[in-house]
Amino acid sequence: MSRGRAIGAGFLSGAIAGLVMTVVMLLLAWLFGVATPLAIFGDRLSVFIPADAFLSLMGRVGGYNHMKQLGVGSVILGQILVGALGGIVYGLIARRRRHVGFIFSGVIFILLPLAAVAIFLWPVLGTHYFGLPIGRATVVTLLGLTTAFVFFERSLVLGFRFLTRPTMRINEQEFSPPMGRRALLFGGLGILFAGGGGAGILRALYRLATFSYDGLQYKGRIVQGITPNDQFYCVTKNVVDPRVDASLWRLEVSGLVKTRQTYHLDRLKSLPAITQETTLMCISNGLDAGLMSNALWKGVPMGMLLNAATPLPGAAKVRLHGVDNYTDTFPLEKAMDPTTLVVYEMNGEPLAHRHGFPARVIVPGYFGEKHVKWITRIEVADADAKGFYETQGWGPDFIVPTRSRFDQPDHESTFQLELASKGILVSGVAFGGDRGITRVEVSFDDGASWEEAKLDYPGTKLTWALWSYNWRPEGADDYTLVVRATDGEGEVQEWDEERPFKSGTTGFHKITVHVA
Ligand SMILES: Nc1nc2c(c(=O)[nH]1)N[C@H]1C(S)=C(S)[C@@H](COP(=O)(O)O)O[C@H]1N2
Ligand SMILES: [Mo]
Repeated sequence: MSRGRAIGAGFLSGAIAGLVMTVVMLLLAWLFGVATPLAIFGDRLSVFIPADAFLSLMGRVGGYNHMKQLGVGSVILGQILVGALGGIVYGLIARRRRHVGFIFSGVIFILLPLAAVAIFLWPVLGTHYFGLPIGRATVVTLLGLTTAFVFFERSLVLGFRFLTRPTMRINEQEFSPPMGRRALLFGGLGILFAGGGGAGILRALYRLATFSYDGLQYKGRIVQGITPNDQFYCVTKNVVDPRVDASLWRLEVSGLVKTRQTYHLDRLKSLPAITQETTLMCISNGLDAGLMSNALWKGVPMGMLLNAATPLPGAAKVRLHGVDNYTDTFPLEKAMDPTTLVVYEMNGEPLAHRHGFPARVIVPGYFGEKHVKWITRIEVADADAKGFYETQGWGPDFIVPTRSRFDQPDHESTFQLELASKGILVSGVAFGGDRGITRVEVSFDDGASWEEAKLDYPGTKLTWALWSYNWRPEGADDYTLVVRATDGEGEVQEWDEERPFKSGTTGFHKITVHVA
């Protein structure tokens, strides 16, 4: 066999084998919730990208959703490409040796990649989209990888043999007809079945994907004291969110504890519960944005679960793990606070899948990231422990600074003076983390003078407040409206120039209103 022929046949069978392997991964993910490199490769890589680079990359590709699609797309392409390269290697080896046995190709195309991928993906192997606990999820992920690599190896070897099999013997000489037709047949069928099937599963997964709701905001005229569940803002790092099967799911309390604990959902629900209204806000929420919502949560204090496990000396933080390999930390002291909860109900209903079914963490006063969804492990850790976004470089401050927002009127809206003088309803929200809101003021002259707004929904220390003001502009003009809030500790909202954006924005929401 000529060198060129070995390379050509290797390339084609390798690419098809990469495609077959990708389809096997898609099937495993779709049918059994198995974590595959298609999703967790991106999880693993993203912690190496610093927060600023991450944001600028996100801006360049047109948002988080596009970045996720680009991520999965690149992994799929990468797998086919690496498959093709592997195929060339195989072709060159097969050309030299008369016989390449399974032991040989199995080591090169199953065991070696398995070892390499397992080592690289080690921190995220414990992912499972139907909610298996981390230990079992790790085994399942490794089994899934093995299955996918076996399909790769077999497709490659059999494909290569099919392409290069001698079909005629003339005078004891092997003679292979030109490869063209067979290659066309093999490539065509491969793309038809694997590509077509893969595209079908991709479409099904796309419908389940988070693109339709990731980044959903809650703001404007519709805002009420309690956010309806289906309008609650939503942020997720995932391309496809977990859909946890409650019978597979467990909550573990482990790490620096005397006695590890494991809870089934029923056991968790049988513990004495409390309900607590708490507002959540994303660290990346802009001053005018709606990545902020309020709900009534029901669950158990995290401190109760921790006490049952008895933290050991040296314990300083908790590191929380979601079934999606998301992690985050906060101080043990905060975890012990009676308002820090593990909740399973939201506004009287079981948590929706996208909000963390069957259980999530509520940690008042901290940014949304710390409210880990699909929680499966509370790890008691030392002071050095870090989470997903902390590793990326977010923070160091994760405590929500006081802020306020206009929900109406719209920025750049115009009113006729006659109508305006009867009163324009100006309203919005104000949020002071876990310090509550005691006062909201509005300025109609860009901060020169301030008027006291009415607190229509004062909320609690742990929630936002809804405020309003009946504004009667005196004349036709362009007005710059500003709002500022005072928290429960008497601190007036401020613009902290020193605070890095990685610890959340501070400042004032301003809108322009024209009275004609
Ligand atoms: N397991 C897990 N928990 C998570 C996230 C995630 O991607 N995975 N996203 C976090 C972020 S960035 C925010 S702002 C909140 C959003 O919670 P919500 O979607 O219920 O509003 O969840 C946090 N908890
Ligand atoms: Mo967030």
